[in-house]
Amino acid sequence: MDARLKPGYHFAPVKNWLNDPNGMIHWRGSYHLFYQYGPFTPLGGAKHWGHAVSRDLAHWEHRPIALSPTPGGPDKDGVWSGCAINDDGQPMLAYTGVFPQVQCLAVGDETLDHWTKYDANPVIAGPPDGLAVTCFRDPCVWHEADGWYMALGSGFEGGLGAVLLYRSSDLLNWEYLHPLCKGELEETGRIWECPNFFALDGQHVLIISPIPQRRALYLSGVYEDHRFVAARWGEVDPGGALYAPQYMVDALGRRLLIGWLWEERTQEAQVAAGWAGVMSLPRVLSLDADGALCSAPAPELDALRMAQLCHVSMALNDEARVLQIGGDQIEIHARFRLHGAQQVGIEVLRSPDGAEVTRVVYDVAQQRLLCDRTRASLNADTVRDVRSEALALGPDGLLDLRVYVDRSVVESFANGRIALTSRAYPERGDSVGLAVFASGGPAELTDLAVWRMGSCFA
Ligand code: DQQ
Repeated sequence: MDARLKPGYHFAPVKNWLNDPNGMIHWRGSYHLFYQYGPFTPLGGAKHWGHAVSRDLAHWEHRPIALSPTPGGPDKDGVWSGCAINDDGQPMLAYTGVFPQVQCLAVGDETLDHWTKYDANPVIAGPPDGLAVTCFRDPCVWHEADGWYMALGSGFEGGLGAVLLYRSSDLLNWEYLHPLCKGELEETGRIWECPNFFALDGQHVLIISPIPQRRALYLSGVYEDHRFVAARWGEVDPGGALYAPQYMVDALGRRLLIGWLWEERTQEAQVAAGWAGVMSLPRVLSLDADGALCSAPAPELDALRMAQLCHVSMALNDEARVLQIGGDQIEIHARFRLHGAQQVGIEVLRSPDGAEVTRVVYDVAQQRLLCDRTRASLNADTVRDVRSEALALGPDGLLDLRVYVDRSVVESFANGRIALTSRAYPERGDSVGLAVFASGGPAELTDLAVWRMGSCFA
């Protein structure tokens, strides 16, 4: 296995394949993360549910596989995505069995290590009669005063994406109600995978992962009479790598989100590496007054900091400064005040001659944060583009930028509002340099702190 580009503080199994986070739950004081796992090949294969547990949301411990396909059962070809349920102290998992796509349940013990599939699976044996759908999967279950509700990712034959809503009094018998939400725009996709539906800051949020767009979207709006009417929508993290995120509520009432960061290199490279797919860092979600979804890194991540490599301030006058420090497993926290600069930012994973470099740039004219990977790797078989997200600075001109560099992950957060996560695969062993810059005018770097980060495995 080639671990050179394997992240060290982003969760991933030891080897082979990971995709969607599943069954996330804060249970008896610990955070549990289940995930789509291909234990035999870095190309995927039939999906199992891997399992990990964390006491502090920063360090993770691998647990045994939670769910495997049962030969001859409704999940014989794979245990696909789903959620965890706390049924009055009884842990349950709801998931999709394939093929065909049907909904199943499993009951757990206190440790969440051992799961027994419900004898009478599937609990929902297929889409409602007369409804021609293109997908029927990824249950998201919650409780309301009058019973249990389940949202299922779907899409109408020849039409657009949708989430179907079911109700049950006992989690076993489910009645189809109607679509919780129907897509209205081609841009929001034809098939909606992995719905997450929850209340947040006085509104409701629906997160979906649409095909063919293959980027996680959110819709925020009003939930009334068991129908969700979206007032706005946007992208969860437009960096190009994050898909199929899942949320959980913790004991503090926070909505925490983790997404799958897929690979942006060839299958041949994944096979050669022996692993594929990692989780994003956990983010704390909020909605601003306009209903825009905001993401900030969970403060618990500070526990991963090891040595502090620098803590300085400096004026930048239309110049770039290569720092004497660097690394490929670091956190950078930079506060810029713009005084006429047209661009400011940080260069990471930089070779001494600059031939390889990933640039995280704030562009004043565009009012956007960019992740520029056009020179991220000398390897032309990796994605090398520019991804960006809108970010208006306040009248104080302050940019508070946190960049988590972890081998092939560059995960950026700005002003407690936006997240931009991309993959970068430098070829050269010395592509570990760090530079800061301002161009088109002066800027002040009021605070620059860099830490070497430890492993997320205790
Ligand atoms: N991945 C799962 C599906 C889901 C898709 C299969 C999203 O349940 O729709 O691994 O990445």
